Amino acid sequence: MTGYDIIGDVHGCANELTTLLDALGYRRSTASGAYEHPVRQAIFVGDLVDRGPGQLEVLQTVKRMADCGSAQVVMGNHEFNAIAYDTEHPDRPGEHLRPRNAKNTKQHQAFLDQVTSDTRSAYLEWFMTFPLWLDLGDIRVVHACWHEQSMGEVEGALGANRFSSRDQFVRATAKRDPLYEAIEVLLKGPEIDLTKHGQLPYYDKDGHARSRARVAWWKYGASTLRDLAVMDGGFRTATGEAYPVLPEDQVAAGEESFSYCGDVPVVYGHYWRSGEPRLGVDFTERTACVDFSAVNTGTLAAYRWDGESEIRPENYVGVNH
Ligand SMILES: [Mn+2]
Repeated sequence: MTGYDIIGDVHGCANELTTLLDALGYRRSTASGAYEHPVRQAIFVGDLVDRGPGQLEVLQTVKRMADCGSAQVVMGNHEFNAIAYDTEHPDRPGEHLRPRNAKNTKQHQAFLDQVTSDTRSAYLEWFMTFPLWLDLGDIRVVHACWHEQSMGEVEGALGANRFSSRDQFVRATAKRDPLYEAIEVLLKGPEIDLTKHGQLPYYDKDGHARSRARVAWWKYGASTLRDLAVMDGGFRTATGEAYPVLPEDQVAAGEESFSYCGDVPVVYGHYWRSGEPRLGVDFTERTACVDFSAVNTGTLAAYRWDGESEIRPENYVGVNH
């Protein structure tokens, strides 16, 4: 292999996926039926499923690639949730590890409708084998956040970077278990509780009061509440005014900052970015987000890595730059 093409959250966008693979120089092999590249490997950041119209086709395409070695896949929160939605709780018959309530079912409906019976079971078994992150030496891939402490927790509990038993998976869905917390960070990204820092809750665009904000872990060396809390969602106060700028209070390093300080670049997905890749938000010297909202009028994007130790915006494929 001379390089990796790290592909963002596909979410059932089958046509966009084949267009992107074609643009990256992958061709369908007559022998295996899989998309292959003579010298490169595709790495999927997870969230292959939910929402889009081509659930089954995406899974067929990616699994064929994984089976012949032309791709690897890390687990996204949607694959994790799909397994949990399907798995009955061992101690509570009739209940599932992810509750089958209206909200969770709606979010999962495209997959449930399009991937059925034995085919669904087979793909869910495959999801269980996905690593929760990939350290490829000079490049790292994770769905939402690269965080060494959380990875240490996972390796301690699983003995590896992936699940090897149903019992382990059950533990990973138990709130307040350190394994659950660690997987939340890796697959959904860290959050910070503003009220613990003397700030008021904010109201999101749907009018829901929230005290926790996403943490901008990709900002190298960020250490203040203002730099770390992501507050760009049009948030309001209880009385409807724009939520004020946060103070520059120091946040304890390692405890809540999560700021990535490694020398090796990290490529991740999950965050529903839009438009052109922006320095300091979508990419930094050492981090690159490849989720540009494929299913939501955005673009299925990839980062084409050729061995560089600093992210190069011109190596994005599929998004304008
Ligand atoms: Mn995600």
